[in-house]
Amino acid sequence: MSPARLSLASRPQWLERVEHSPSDRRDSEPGVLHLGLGAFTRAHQAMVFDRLLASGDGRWGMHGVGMRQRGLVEALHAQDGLYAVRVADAAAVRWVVPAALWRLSVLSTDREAVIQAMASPALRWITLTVTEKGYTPELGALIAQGLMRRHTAGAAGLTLASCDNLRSNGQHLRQLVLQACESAKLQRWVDVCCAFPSSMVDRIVPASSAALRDQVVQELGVVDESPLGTEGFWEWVIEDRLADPSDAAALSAVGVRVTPDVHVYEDAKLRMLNGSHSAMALIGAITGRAFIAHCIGHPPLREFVRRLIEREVAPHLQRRDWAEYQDALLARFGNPHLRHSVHQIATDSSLKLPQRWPPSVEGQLRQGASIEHHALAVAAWLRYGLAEDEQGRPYDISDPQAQWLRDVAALQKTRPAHSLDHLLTRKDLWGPLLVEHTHWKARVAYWHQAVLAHGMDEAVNRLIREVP
Ligand code: CS2
Repeated sequence: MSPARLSLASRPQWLERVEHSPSDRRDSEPGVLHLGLGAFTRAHQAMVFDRLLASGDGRWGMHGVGMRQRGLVEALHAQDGLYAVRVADAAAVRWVVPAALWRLSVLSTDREAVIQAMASPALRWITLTVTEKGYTPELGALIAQGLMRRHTAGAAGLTLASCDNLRSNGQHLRQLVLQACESAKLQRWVDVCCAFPSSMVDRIVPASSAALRDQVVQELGVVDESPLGTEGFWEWVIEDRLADPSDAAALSAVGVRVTPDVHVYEDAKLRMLNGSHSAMALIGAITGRAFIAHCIGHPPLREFVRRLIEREVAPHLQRRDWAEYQDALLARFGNPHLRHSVHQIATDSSLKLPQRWPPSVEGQLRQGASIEHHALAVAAWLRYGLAEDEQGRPYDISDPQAQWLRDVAALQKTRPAHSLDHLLTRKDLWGPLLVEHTHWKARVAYWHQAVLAHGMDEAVNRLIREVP
């Protein structure tokens, strides 16, 4: 007999094999609407809300909205919103089945239901993981429409929390929504009654895989179409700016840090974790290393990442425990349980890199300090644009600016200076200081030449040798 599908009905079959037994109480309307249902939110915010629900606070059931992914929403529908998460690192391996996803929609076909959900009196939060490229006027219009209906219905204001890897993500979202409000009256209500805290979310969550689906069958005895693997580590730091201030205590009780100083944590995470992730992803793609654990397992690359963080990123951070965060980070990157694809991380680099690298480079240049590691990382991006690794194996570049990058990269073999000039004069990518900075440009050119002449790994070796 083939195994049953993971669901509420099959609970008796899998319940004893998972660490945390989910509550199946769904006797109220969802209190959270999440836009951008993907792997990350299911292994992060949904697990936080699951803890709150498990503690008996029924206000945190989620309505998950996939922006496009009908397949995922259908799979989760068939499983009553349940899915297995394998939480694994050196400390422990365990399975959890979070049960916070109470309702599911796909925006492209259920738009009216999504707007209506924003007017529900039980709704208290809207959370978002729509990725860097999701902050469009259309998103603002969608939310403004929902808030209009909410306001007209006389319901209370909401907390709207962006959880994407963007600095000041709360302010960004607030601007977008206020600009989309059709009347000054609505604008005033949003301004006074709704809160847009910025937040930093952190947990490494690779995309689901066939290997993981097999593992669920073997270890839990049921079929799950969309299981996830993640690490034990997680952080959620959110600005103390909530529509219902008493939420701060509820969130803190389950491990969320609620603080006025969210930028300190955002900067550390974006520049240390995401910044070195991007560098490894591009170098990994070029050298044919498929996963982050392979990159960090190559000692010179590990040393490169350690030095990038310690020398060029950390001096400009205010997070006081950055050294502990760094140690944890190097261990997290090496987690053998996580098959975190370098190509997944290299996706949308044109939108990610401006958040991750220039602030550290600017900080270093202002102090007359070394920028060599970031210069090599930028050179790697240009080489990545050739869309084939050093063994000649082609790969896809998934980026809204893929064509531009490929065109610029194509010039690098015959006219490297020209190619670099196209790349480094883009003010929207690098900011006003870097596009004018001759020393910075010269150092990128130097490492670019080393990459082309000697290969990526040798360029990294040289950097470690040449930069004491
Ligand atoms: C990664 C992030 O794909 C990427 O760009 O850098 O998804 C990263 O894994 C998370 O931000 C970790 O919290």
